[in-house]
Amino acid sequence: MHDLFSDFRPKVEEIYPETFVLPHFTDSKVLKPLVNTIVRSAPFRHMMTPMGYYTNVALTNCGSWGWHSDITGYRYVKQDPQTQRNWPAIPPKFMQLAKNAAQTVGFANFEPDACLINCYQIGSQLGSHQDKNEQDFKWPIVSVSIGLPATFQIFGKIRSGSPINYQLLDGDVMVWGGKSRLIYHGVKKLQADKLNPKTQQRINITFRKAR
Ligand code: MD3
Ligand code: FE
Repeated sequence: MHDLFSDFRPKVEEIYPETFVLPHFTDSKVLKPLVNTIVRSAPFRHMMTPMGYYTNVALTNCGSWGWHSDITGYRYVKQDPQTQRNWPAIPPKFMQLAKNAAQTVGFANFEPDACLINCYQIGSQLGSHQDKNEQDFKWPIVSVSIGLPATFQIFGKIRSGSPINYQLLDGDVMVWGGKSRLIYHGVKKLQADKLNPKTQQRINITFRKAR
């Protein structure tokens, strides 16, 4: 394996039209210290949703734009509302990974300007939703999984129904674009891994082009 990603004919699985999984594409041991550095200047927080609930998944951001929600709605913001400072820059290795993963499945020239970092504890889940606050849906979203395995769910064009379930493991990278860009998706309640009792959380990084 390369320092950051396996760049020699990586395995690619298309699990849904234009939804690609690159199993074990990256090395979480390289990424984790970079996440920790970001979290020191922009700590994980539980945001308030417009519905008035706190999310059980904690979140922070790096990049020119950061995802934020409060009682007034969801939006991308240039400054961290908790510190009034710009979000930390996207580390060069993150950019290299996102661009390389997108390129590998056919999305050339992807230049993400927003990088959301989700932190799941055991018991955390993410309900079915679409990601539709970005300006141009021609750009894909690239997601990177670190830590505990999670069951990712694809509901498709409607919010509910019986999903396609897919297990995402540490180091897996997923790329979504084209006809899958606006599909409903979620993450099932995170479970402990009896075989790796020291791993107690999952971090998911998503790269987007917000503007
Ligand atoms: C499919 N995060 O942050 S990442 C999110 O594992 C989010 O934390 C999940 O959904 C997680 O919004 C899944 C994969 C992902 C991200 C964006 C998508 C899948 C997507 C947008 C459209 C379709
Ligand atoms: Fe999402």
